[in-house]
Amino acid sequence: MSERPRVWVSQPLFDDIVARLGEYFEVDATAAVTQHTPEAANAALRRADGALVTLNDPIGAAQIAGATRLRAIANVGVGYNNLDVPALSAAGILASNTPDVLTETTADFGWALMMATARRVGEAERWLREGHWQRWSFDSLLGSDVHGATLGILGMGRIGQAIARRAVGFGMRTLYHNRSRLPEAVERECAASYVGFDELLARADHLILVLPYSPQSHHLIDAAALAKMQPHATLTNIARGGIVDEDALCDALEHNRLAAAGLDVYEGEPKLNPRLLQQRRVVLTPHIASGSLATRRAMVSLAVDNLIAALGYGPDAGRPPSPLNAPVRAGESVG
Ligand code: 8YV
Repeated sequence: MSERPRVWVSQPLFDDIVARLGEYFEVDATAAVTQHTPEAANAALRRADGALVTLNDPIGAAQIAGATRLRAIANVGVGYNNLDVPALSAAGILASNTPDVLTETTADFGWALMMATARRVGEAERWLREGHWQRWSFDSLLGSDVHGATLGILGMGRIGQAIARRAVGFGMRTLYHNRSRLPEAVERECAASYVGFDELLARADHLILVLPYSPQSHHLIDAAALAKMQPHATLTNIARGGIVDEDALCDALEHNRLAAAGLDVYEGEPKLNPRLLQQRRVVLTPHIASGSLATRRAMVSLAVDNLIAALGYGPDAGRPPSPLNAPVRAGESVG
């Protein structure tokens, strides 16, 4: 009997869903949330034919060196800046991610964070818990309105569009900027107008970031960009931390050049820039935008489907539902 393929599961996920891998593969599971060193990840990947990984797991040349059996990496997440896709493609490894299943949940959270930021929910709760509330007063913790305001969306992919659709119910004017302009029919459905980057910054009352992280978007929101925003505006980031220069953000908040910020993602997460913790008008959450139970389960399930199919098993054998590349392995022919 030939040996079954072996897969590495880099983090504890949902056991009942991951158990599906056991129908086809020997499974090397990881019992506790772990920051694997590049050497440890490499050792695990050298033994594996495929792997299920998360944003905690950078996978690039160092991690796949000498991993001659490795054919598939399934990322649990739509963002895949933890994967060096060109390096995986060059090594004939099929990469996949989990789009769509998290769109609506992530859009819900973008709204939750934007509204909490505009209405100072974090600050108000801290103040109350700290026992400051002696009597009700008319002018305490006044925030800014979301309804009727101008919403700016930077990055108009699936999640950006889902955020825009929600804005219709709030009577907002929605402006967006994206690498490419959307088809007119989609703009109409989202009731969103395309503007240039500078105009988006200048006009948004509430700016939300939903674009992928890449060398091009690194610190896109820097001191110069923040200076173009209105002092009463808020900034919400549910994309990736590295898009915002956090020191420049703290400077802008400290000098009242920006009203407030809501952050779910951080440049060095889970480490936080200590200056952020000092800001009163900042709502901070620990990268939970896709974190409803149903959605996190759907993400793991899709990643498992991707891995099974990419390794040539299951009903979609050879056709993973959401591939990121189409690598050709040495000795294999295309089509
Ligand atoms: C995930 C995310 O929780 O999908 C993404 O890009 O940032 C989050 O929804 C994370 O990627 C898990 O690996």
